[in-house]
Amino acid sequence: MRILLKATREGLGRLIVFADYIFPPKIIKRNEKEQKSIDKETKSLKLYHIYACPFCIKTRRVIKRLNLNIETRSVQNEEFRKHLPEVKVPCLRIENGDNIELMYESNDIIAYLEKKFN
Ligand SMILES: N[C@@H](CCC(=O)N[C@@H](CS)C(=O)NCC(=O)O)C(=O)O
Repeated sequence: MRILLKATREGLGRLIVFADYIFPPKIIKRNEKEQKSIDKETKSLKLYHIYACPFCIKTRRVIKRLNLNIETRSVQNEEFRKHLPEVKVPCLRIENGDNIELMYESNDIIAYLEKKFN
């Protein structure tokens, strides 16, 4: 039963990945100077995710639309999984000097990115 549920979830996730591929978001274009400045800022951000997780797809879609170069780290990789005290994805890691914030909840991550980079 658990395997069936997992397979259904994985299948649905793949379907959403496919729909996202077929209907890509409209990507914001910036001039070279602006984009470089934003690329510098986004170096301090990392997105922990799972490829076929619907909440992660939704978040990655906004990242793509906002044309943000944010490193993605799959928690299916044991090494990256160990970085998180609570393995719930998506999770945005925000480095601010020595201070590191882990932001969970796709809607919060999206609101944060839209406010900062839209
Ligand atoms: N309300 C959360 C839901 C996130 C969620 O349920 N993520 C699932 C994957 S789809 C998760 O991290 N599950 C824990 C795990 O797979 O170990 C959000 O919008 O970000």
